[in-house]
Amino acid sequence: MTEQPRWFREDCDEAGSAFSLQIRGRLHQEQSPYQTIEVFETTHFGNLLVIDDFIQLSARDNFFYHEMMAHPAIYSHANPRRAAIIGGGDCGTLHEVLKHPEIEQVTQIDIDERVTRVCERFFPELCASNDDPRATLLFIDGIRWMEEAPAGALDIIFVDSTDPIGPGEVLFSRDFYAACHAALGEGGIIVQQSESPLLHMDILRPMIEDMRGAGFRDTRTLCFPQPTYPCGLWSATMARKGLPFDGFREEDAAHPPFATQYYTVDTHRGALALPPFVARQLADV
Ligand code: SPD
Repeated sequence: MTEQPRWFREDCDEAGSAFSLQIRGRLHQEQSPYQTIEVFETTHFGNLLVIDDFIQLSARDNFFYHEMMAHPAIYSHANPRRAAIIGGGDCGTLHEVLKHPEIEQVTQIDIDERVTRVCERFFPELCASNDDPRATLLFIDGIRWMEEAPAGALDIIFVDSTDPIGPGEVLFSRDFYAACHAALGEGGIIVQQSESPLLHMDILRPMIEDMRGAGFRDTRTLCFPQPTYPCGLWSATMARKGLPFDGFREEDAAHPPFATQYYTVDTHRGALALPPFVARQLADV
């Protein structure tokens, strides 16, 4: 008798859709103090990290998201040296950020140590830079850490959160953005994963309003593919303290001292060139 294919399925209730990946089996499941963490072995996308039933990353396609979380913000800052990552426990963003030699220190604060420990085991490629002397990994409340950070201490803040439900919800709030604003120096940049511009305008618009309400004068949303997330189109939103955005360091971005799989000067420019259906909906925020 032939064996029936087995599937992991993520339901997206707000879009009346679902996305499935064929799996060989579940490699890991645990309930941490904060969330349910699972890892599946897929047939074609490598290992798959799922938190509270939502796909966080696959080994095969996480480069879209992690490169677009890291490189546009770094190349948009004139002199990025001090960074913090809030969330990001899988360490994929950290791995990209540390590819930049100009980054002198990165503190990653994720409340759930178990995510990092599970990823060290099942996604060692994402955790390959965790021992970099420039990196500090803390497993505490990122909001409190940000509130207590010295004023002006950071150049870039990466908010690599889950969806805004569960522990990730507070990372989409005006109070949190105000703490980030205070912790950034002049010209400092925050970049936040901002869900799907096709499905989640009800999250994206208030998020931008909250960033502006927290003191950030200028924001830029980047659109890029993320095949294993709902509908496959995703976004990250950058906000800058003080002066408005003024392009990015294109000469440096054209010659990165590392290889990329998605990020180039052109994909950076393309991500900033919002499709009309997105631009129209963000025009008045
Ligand atoms: N719908 C899932 C959105 C998850 C965004 N964060 C993923 C974390 C990868 N480092």
